Amino acid sequence: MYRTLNLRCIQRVLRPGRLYTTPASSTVKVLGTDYLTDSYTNITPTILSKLPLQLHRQPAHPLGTLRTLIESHFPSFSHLSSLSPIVTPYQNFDSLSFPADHPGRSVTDSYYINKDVMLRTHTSAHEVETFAKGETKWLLTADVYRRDEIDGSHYPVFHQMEGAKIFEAAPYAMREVEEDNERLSAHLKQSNIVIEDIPHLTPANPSQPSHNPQHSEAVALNLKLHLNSLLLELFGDAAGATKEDPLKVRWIEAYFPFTSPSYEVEVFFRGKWLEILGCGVVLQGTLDRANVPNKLGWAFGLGLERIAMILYSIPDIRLFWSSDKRFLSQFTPGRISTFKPYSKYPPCHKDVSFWLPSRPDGEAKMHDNDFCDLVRDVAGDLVEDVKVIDRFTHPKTKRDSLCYRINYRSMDRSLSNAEVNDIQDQVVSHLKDRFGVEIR
Ligand code: FA5
Ligand code: MG
Repeated sequence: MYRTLNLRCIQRVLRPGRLYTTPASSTVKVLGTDYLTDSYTNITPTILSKLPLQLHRQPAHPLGTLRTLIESHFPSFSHLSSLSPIVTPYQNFDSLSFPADHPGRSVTDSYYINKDVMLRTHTSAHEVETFAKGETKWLLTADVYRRDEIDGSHYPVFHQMEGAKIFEAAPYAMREVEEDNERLSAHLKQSNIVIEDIPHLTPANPSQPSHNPQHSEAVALNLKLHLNSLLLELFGDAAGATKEDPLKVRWIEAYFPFTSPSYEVEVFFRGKWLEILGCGVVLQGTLDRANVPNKLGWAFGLGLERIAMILYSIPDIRLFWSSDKRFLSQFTPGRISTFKPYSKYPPCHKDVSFWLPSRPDGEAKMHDNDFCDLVRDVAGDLVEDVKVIDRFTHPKTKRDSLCYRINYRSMDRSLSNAEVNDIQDQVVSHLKDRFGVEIR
């Protein structure tokens, strides 16, 4: 069942946007429900196996501890963490004003169960329904799914926490915002944190047409103060920041279809800047769709793995999915501790070079994410990273040649050469079957 599902879906991702006739009776079971498959279906067995795991709800797991730690920083907010990852493209994109041609909608970037149902790619997918329930201050933690490259900091499933706060858009509520801002500013003054700020509003990062710019500015400041205070609590103490060696945080102008103004936050840690969240003033269209048009507020979405890798010194994103006792037994609920690697096993890389079949002009070719999904399905977590090391088009035949390097390494044991060769043979054979490639 999975095999045929995969075969069809890979044929389809070769030609995104073109509809194929598939047997009407094909279904796929996702979290206990049968769904019809169609030309959009590209969910893989590897992805299906992750859906029930809910790492962010396991109390001793680093992601579970990080969730409760952040929740306790926002004690007056509602805390949600059990929403199904199965959403509609309307929830994930349209309800957030994504344009019809946004690349995130494509089958090369997102996992679809079928044309009408997909796996959420971000926790913002639940903004409209959560505001519509009447929630005005909330945190929502969840697993999110994206087709992506393979390396030490990218995994096709990761976890985000969405946070939002909305106020009455009347002058009375602005007093509430200003009081909150004074309280938070006083707290931050006493801390070991250096913040590279930027103007709240600029011509390139404007307030929304229906907003009073002063109100928008006060709300943006409120968002920044809440997040700086969270970052200080997470990194300031746990990472041992001092007056001499303070934590550095920088705010950057950003763009999201569902916020304006918008920002990203990066933290300087162990010698590099790391993007940990995106945020902004909620687009009025989102609040209108949620039937709370007279509100004004902010939202953020932060990446839990990125933060946990820093706090726990976890070197590879695959480790979060390990069921090895040597990993899991190191953690206790509610406590950040430094991960002690239980030895690094040797890597083994294999290259595969091939010609893609020639295609009529305008037809999509194999996407790097298609290749990564295929390798992930064959090799599971034994694959550490995948890189394109050569790519060219033959000047006469116009055929594309590709060479990928797959780096295999287990986190738990040494791999034998025979085992790696066997996996590589399977990768090559699937590549031939599904994409019709000619090995060079
Ligand atoms: C978003 O997903 C927006 N929904 C965030 C947002 C929410 C903006 C509310 C405005 C208002 P982005 O794609 O940048 O944005 O992802 C947010 C964070 O998730 C990133 O900063 C990063 O910390 C984390 N993240 C993104 N991609 C990955 C990945 N492949 N692996 C691990 N973490 C990731
Ligand atoms: Mg980003």
